[in-house]
Amino acid sequence: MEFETRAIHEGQQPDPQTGAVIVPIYLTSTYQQDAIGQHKGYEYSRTGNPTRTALEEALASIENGKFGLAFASGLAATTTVLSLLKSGDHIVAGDDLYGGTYRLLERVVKNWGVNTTYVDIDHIADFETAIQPNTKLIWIETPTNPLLKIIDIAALTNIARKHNIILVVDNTFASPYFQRPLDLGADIVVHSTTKYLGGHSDIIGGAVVTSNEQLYTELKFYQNAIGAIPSPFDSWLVLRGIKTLAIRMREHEKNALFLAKFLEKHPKVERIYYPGLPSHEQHQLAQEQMSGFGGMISLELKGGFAEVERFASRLKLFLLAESLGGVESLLCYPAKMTHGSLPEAERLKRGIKDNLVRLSVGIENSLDLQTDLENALSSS
Ligand code: P1T
Repeated sequence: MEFETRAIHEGQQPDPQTGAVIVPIYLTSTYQQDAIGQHKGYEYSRTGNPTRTALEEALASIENGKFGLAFASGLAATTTVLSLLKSGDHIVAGDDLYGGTYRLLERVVKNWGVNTTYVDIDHIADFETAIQPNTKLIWIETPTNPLLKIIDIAALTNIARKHNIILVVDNTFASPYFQRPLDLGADIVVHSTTKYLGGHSDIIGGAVVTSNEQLYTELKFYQNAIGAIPSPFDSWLVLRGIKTLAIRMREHEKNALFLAKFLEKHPKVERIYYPGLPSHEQHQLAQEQMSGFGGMISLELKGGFAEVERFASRLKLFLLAESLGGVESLLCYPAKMTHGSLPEAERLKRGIKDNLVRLSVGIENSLDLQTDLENALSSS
């Protein structure tokens, strides 16, 4: 079955009891047992809930994986994956990452005795150089947040396999519709389902998908032991979002490409980052490993922070807000918002400048969005 069909049907058979076409929201914390030690597959909703099971099966299917796990947030998914590590282990991570992931690595995971080395992702060979005898895991995002750089997943798979290291790809920005890292050899895929998978800016959620049974068994244990699970209602909303992921992603991309071409030529724009533009440094690689370029654009404005403030205050459709991947367009200022937890020197070293803004392009009419940007950038 093709992606669109699996997104609508996988794990979502009609309810056997009533015939309900849509998976019910099982608002129950616990389940009656037939006898001590005998139950119908569910004991307690932290361990498992049928609405969450439906979501987990759908997630696994659309990532071309065998096993899915759902979480209360993207960072809950990340924390659970990082629980695979023990004191003394080491992580190699790409240096362009969601600020919250950096904060987790530096201010929480470091306290567990697990250190991270950050690698300039423009040089893939540096990932191998950074590997130490105790390196257990490589963590990347691609496209990255917020600079929309592309990392060669297949090349990194070769490095990870050679050294027997787990490769984790945070696939939030591409969504499984445009990129499936497990097909390229990654061991684990992580998502903030808050974004494209949910798709409507109404939930916080996370996901992990793998085809490795041993990793799944460990992660399933940690999911239950740590307990950062989503509610049945949130699980249901993500499941509903997944049904329309394909058509939403096509619209996000169409609008983003249209606006990126417009912005690239605009005299107020100093630099634009969108993997779908031929001028993007890794456009060729993006074309090879993704089936589309997504809905995120970052740009540097001429005139520095004053111009950013003016631009943000004049936009009417693009709302100034954190997050991304919803049907509505958003504007984010990474230096003070999503990446505000990075020390300034670290942020600037990573290329997140004071004049950088990030757009999450929604699925409104593209001409309305263009007019909004044009008016906000105009001198009058
Ligand atoms: O917010 P949460 O659902 O916990 O997801 C964290 C997360 C993980 N990975 C990536 C690539 C992300 O972008 C995020 C969250 N990002 C934002 C809130 C943002 O505006 O970039």
